[in-house]
Amino acid sequence: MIQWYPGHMAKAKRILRADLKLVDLVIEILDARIPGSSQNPALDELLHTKERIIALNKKDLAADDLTCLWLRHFQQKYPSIAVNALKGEGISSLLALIRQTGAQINSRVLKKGRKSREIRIMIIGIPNVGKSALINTLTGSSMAKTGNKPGVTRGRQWIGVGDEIQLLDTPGILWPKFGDEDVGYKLALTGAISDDIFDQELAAYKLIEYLLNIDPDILSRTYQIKLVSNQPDDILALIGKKRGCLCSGGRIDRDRASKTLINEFRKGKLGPVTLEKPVMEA
Ligand SMILES: Nc1nc2c(ncn2[C@@H]2O[C@H](COP(=O)(O)OP(=O)(O)OP(=O)(O)O)[C@@H](O)[C@H]2O)c(=O)[nH]1
Ligand SMILES: [Mg+2]
Repeated sequence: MIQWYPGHMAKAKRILRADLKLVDLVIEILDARIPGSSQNPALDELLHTKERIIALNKKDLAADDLTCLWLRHFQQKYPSIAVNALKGEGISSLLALIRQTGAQINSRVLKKGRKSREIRIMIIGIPNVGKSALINTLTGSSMAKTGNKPGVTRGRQWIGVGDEIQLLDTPGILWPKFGDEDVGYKLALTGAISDDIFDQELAAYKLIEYLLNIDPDILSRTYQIKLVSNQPDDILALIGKKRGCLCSGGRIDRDRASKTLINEFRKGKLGPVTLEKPVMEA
């Protein structure tokens, strides 16, 4: 079980509560590979009735058919869209959604006899999900610092899109306890939790289990291996051998093999993979 709660996360939550009072709209970014596990269970209570748009980011790394299913699931409650913050896919549709919601908010403001104003939007989501990258793509700049590890954005920062939209970049937030141990592993595997906080070998076994459940071909195709056993430790050994992760004496270096598998999964070398399906309402 992955246990963790660094102090700065508690602080981030406190700040989030205060910042919510300043914004008209929240864009909740989820990881398209784990849309359920990347959604903060405390958010409904925190956001309450605040206008919300859901963006499933990293769609390039997720399976298209499952992204469609997830979108249908979220669209029952919120305007939702799949995006690739790096390549800009889905961004013009997201901007259209933002403007539409902004126009509704402003028409309410005008009715109250006040002047229409810029729309203030907070971007929230787990660490490393692509909040800052999305802001850069929306603004066509590189004002928000991004990086391929969790915890890159430490402070909050307002960034404008023209004179009609103000975006608030925020540090990623995780919650203190994962009720389901798979949620913790999925967050670790996709890069939301620092690599030095969890056991890479256990996480690699979990990843192998998930992949076997989705489609055993993913592993046999990527690593050109024959799956004679469905034991994750046997399969990790085959992967390690293929990738030359050996200790002196010829034993498999399981630590290196685990890191290799996890990194290749994160980079999309195993092809687009979504680790979970929505629970379909009847
Ligand atoms: N493949 C892919 N990578 C992405 C996408 N969006 C962001 N990334 C990468 O994901 C990593 C994290 O991006 P950031 O924008 O720094 O993430 P963040 O949510 O701001 O992270 P924190 O500030 O640490 O909370 C970077 O290496 C980005 O290049 C995407 O749509 N596809
Ligand atoms: Mg950031």
